[in-house]
Amino acid sequence: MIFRQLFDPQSSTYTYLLADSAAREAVLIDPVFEHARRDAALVEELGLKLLFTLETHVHADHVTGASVLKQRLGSRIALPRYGGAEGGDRYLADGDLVAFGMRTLEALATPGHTRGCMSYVLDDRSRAFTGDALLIRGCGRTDFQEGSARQLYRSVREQLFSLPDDCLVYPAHDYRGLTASSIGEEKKYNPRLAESVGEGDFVGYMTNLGLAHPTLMEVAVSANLRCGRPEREDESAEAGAADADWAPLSYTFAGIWEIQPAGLEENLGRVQVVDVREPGEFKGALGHIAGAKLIPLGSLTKRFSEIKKDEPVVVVCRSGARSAQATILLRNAGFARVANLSGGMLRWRAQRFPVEGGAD
Ligand SMILES: N[C@@H](CCC(=O)N[C@@H](CS)C(=O)NCC(=O)O)C(=O)O
Ligand SMILES: [Fe+2]
Repeated sequence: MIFRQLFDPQSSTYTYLLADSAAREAVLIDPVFEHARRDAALVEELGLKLLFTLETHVHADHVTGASVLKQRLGSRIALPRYGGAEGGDRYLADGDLVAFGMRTLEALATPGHTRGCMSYVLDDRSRAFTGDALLIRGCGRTDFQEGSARQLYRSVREQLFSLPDDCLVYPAHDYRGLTASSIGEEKKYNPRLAESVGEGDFVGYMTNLGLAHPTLMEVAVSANLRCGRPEREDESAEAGAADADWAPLSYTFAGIWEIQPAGLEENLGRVQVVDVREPGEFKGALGHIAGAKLIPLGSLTKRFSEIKKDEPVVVVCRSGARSAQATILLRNAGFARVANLSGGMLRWRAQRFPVEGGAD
C-alpha cells in the first residue's frame, strides 16, 4: 500500500493519501483547499487515480480541497451523512466501506467533536484516521457544531478503543508536530480519555477548556457545508484550472512550475529564455535555444535587472536541475511568471527541437 501524511502548517491539519499500489487507485482524507495543487501533483506523479476525497467532518478551521480536487482530478466527494454538508457524491454511515483497488476503509461514526464526525479504519485494522475525535494525547473540542462531550467520550471508548492496541492513530490535527500514536498508547496515556478517566471527569475537563473559536470559523464552516465549492462560478473555474495562463505548465510535488519542450517551442518569442549553464556549456556540444540569454546560476542573483519582470521567463540548463533552483530564486525576487524547462537541453535535443551551435 502507498501511504503519505501531508501537512498544512496554517491550520495544523493532516491530509492522508492512501493507495493500492497494484491497482493505483487512491483516496485522500481531509484535503485542504490551499494545497489542492500540491496534492494533485503528488497523485499524478505517483501515477494514481484519485477515486474519492473523504472528510472526517465539517471542519471549522480550514476549507476542504474536495471540490477543487474533484474539478482537477475527477475524484468523487465522500463525507459523513450527518454532517449537514451539501454537494457530496457519497454520504457515509457507520459501517460503510470505501474501496480503492483491493483495499477498503470502513467508516466508523465517532460523533462528539461535531455531530457528524467519522473515523476511517483500514481493512486490516492497522491504521485509524480519527479526525478530531481522538487526537494524540488529546481530542477535539466539543463546544460548537453540535458537539457533545458525553457523545465524544462514548465514541472514543466504544468505537475507537475497541480497535487493536497496535492500531496506529492518525489524527486530523496536531498542534505540536506529533504525527501518529496508537490505540494502546492513547488508552494508557491520553490525559482526557485514558481508561482511568471517568465520563464525568471528561465532561468537566471539556467544559473548562476555555478555547477561543478558530479564527476562520465562519468562512470555513460555510464553505465546507458546500464541500469547499467556491461561491461564484468564475471563482470555481479559477480554482479548478491549472493556475498558470501564459503557457501549458504543470506543477510538481517539489513545488516547481514546469514547461515541456513542445510547450516552450510554441511560446518562443513570447517568453524570455534564460540559460543558467556555464559559458562553456552554452557554447558546447548541446548548443542553446535561439535567443536564450546566458546568465550562469552563480551570478543570477546579481543580474536580476537584466530580466524583464513583465514578460514570462523560462529557465534552461543541461538537465533541468539547476534551472529548477533558478525558478525559485526568480520567484523569490518577485518574478511572477517563471517556469523550468523540464528535462533541460537534454530533453529539448532528444525531442529534436532546434538549437543554435552545438554538435550533431
Ligand atoms: N487556534 C486554532 C484553533 C483550532 C481549533 O479550535 N481546532 C479544533 C479542531 S477543528 C480543536 O478541537 N482543537 C483542539 C485543541 O486546540 O485542543 C484556530 O484558530 O484555527
Ligand atoms: Fe475539527
